[in-house]
Amino acid sequence: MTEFVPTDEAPEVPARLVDDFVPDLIDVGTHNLCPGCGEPIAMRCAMEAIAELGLTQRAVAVFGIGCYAAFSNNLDLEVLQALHGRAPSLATGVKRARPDTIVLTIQGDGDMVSEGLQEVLHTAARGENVTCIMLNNGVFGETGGHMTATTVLGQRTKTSLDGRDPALHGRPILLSSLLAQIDGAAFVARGAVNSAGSVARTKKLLTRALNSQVQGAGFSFVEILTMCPTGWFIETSEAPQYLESHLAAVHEPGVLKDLMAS
Ligand SMILES: Cc1ncc(C[n+]2csc(CCOP(=O)(O)OP(=O)(O)O)c2C)c(N)n1
Ligand code: SF4
Ligand SMILES: [Mg+2]
Repeated sequence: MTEFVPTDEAPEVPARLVDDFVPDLIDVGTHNLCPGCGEPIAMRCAMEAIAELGLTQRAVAVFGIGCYAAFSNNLDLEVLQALHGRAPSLATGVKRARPDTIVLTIQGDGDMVSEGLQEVLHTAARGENVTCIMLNNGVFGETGGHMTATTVLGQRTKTSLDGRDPALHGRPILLSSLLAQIDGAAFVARGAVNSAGSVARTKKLLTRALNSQVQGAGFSFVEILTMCPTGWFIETSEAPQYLESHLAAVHEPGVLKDLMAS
């Protein structure tokens, strides 16, 4: 029988703050996300990319709904909260009303692919000059770790504790691959945050995507694979390797499309 870590009670050993470093554009160093969660790392990459490109005063972040929304109250940026899956449409409205802004969405796989797939597809097809960012952990993390449309075969979730079974649950949607085929998409890439190297590469992808928006190239998209040890029901320390062997083996990191490079 598959072993899993119960998450219905607090762990015996409480979380320890590793450092009191506060990244650029994140107002406070603490957040209420789980120890070992990949989302704060992804948020830091995005905020550092904005700050380093000098876009802070022009940036508007449109949030989906998921654990990452914990950051919507402590970013030193203009922030809007969208309904589930609707962030790309709200971002479209902001950008059309204020073309001088740099507009990004922060969404999860549950929000973007399970609940709002048509929104991001149409936004890409219209070639809207916005940047959508999807934090992909393959689960509805905030509501308890249920399977989403991106959960890979064999991945453990609350609704597939023995792993996603294609006969029972169907197969994952590889959103970046889909978006790369859409004409209005100018830049599509997938990164991860499970190692120092992948974090550095992800920050470069975010920088490239935001730069493509500055150039007016059209729709840009960065998917970031993030650890969710709580929703995967595994030990925190195992999550980076689990991401590598399960999620990254299917949702392969890399640049899928870059019109500015061609
Ligand atoms: C219309 C609607 N359906 C469901 C929910 C419950 N809900 C809130 S957050 C969430 C999970 C979002 O998952 P994801 O976007 O993958 O973010 P994560 O928590 O994994 O970072 C769900 C299902 C809701 N708030 N509204
Ligand atoms: S449930 Fe998962 S995504 Fe949510 S804070 Fe915890 S580790 Fe992060
Ligand atoms: Mg998720």
